[in-house]
Amino acid sequence: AQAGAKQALISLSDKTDLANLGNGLESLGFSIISTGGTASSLEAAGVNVTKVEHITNFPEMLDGRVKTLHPSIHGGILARRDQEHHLKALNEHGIGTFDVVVVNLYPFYDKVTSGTISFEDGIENIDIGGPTLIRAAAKNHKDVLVVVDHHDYPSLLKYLQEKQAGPQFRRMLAWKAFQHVASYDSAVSEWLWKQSSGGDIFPPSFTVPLSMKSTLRYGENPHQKAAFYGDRSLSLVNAGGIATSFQHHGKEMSYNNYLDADAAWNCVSEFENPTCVVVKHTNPCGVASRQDVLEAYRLAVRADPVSAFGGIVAFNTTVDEDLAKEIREFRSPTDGETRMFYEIVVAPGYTEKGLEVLKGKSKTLRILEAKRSGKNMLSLRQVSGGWLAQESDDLTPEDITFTTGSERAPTDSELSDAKFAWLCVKHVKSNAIVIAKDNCMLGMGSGQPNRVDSLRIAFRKAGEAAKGAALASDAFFPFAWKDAVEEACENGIGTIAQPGGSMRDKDAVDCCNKYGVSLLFTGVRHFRH
Ligand code: 93A
Repeated sequence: AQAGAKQALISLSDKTDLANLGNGLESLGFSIISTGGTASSLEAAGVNVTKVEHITNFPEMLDGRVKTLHPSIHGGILARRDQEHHLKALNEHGIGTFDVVVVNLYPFYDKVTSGTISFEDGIENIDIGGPTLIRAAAKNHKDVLVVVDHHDYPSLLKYLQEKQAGPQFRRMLAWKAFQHVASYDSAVSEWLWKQSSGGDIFPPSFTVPLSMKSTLRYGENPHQKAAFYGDRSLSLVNAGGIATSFQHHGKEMSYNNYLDADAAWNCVSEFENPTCVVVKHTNPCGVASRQDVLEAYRLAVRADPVSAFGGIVAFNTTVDEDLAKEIREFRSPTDGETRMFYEIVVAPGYTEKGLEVLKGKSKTLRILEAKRSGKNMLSLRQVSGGWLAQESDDLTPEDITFTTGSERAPTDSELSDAKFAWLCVKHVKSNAIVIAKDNCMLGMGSGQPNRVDSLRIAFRKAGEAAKGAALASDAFFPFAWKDAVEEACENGIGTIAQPGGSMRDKDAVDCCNKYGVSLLFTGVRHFRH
């Protein structure tokens, strides 16, 4: 290198905007040093470039595993410019300093999530030299500008042009550099855990790379600041779900919107037949499955029109023009006049017309497209000072046996009602009671500290329709069991499904026998706290 020449080291797997960067640096008087592929791309873009080998006097070796790992490179990055003996050492060895280091890493994450990739290929995609360059440059950010994101190229060039002073920009780049490497390493470590743990989804410890932050207007309440972080590592376990949804239209998502949309989407993802779920404050207040999804939508709203107003509507089928019009026009069953208002519509897809119609409903309506929430998810929740981790609750009525506890066995349609109610009750906050009939939720009671109150709320909502319907209880009734069962029987319920396992099971059986109600034990419970 010429004495006093400014040098930039560029080594990129993702070569987006490389030509602009190269030309920009060159016109600012930088000599550019690059690894093989990057050098070829720069040459093709007409930028003068020196290959790393010319600096190291060493060929890239071991199939590229060792390219930049050399004192002539790392000395030029790490030397302190304010230490005479550092500069003297560089001089003695003929090493020039680097003022700019631009690196992005082997696309490990994309490779290992792209489907079938062998263990060996996974290993080869672990970048060693790149993170070393990034860490060295970030450590010495006082004198070296380190860039890991092509979105930062324009501000880098602007900074160099304007010869701005002050450490903030440099520190910001260094922060981002370490974040980049940390997130990369945690993806590698999580992948290795999956390759070695035989399916155990709980690593002994893990770093969550909170990679995609977006600031939210506020949290649960306007006086709380909040942000959303898309978590890449958890999507290594399973892509899909609300965090990876795409927003087509509407006001920005709020903190509560994420929670509610998540609840609605997880619930509707459970059903195979065309289904509509309406959620309010994380609880499904209407659920209906019908071959005709328009009918499913109307029924789901009618289940509790007061709660549905301002709620989240989720479908497990594509929203076409007809459905979109129904969503747009449907008038609240409460007064038969007011058009229903929703915060969010979420579906796996929209036809072009369907999307157009929905966009016309209101400027603010958030329209989300999401991939089905998957099974075997790692679910994380926070408590003060720590985290709780558990597997997602993946049990469906198909996975369990409904054992008849009463004298009267359920009819086929009663059993099917009980299974539908059981699938719904899993998504309702405990203490949860769901009353359902003919693939439609008629009433639900949620979140009450005692089960009898939840039951009364559910019956109040279901009204006369509860007669002959099925009731699901997410857990057994420990003390007031008999009273609650008696109340359900008196209200004309046809079938009750509940986990069983209470010392009072016998009372329940006797009571159901007295009323001729069929009682089903599921053997499992569905607490949702
Ligand atoms: O194989 S490495 O771990 N060993 C190295 O010495 C090294 N130096 C840079 N990977 C290394 N890199 C990576 O090569 C960079 O992080 C960058 O992603 C990539 C660019 O290679 P090329 O310029 O040949 O396309």
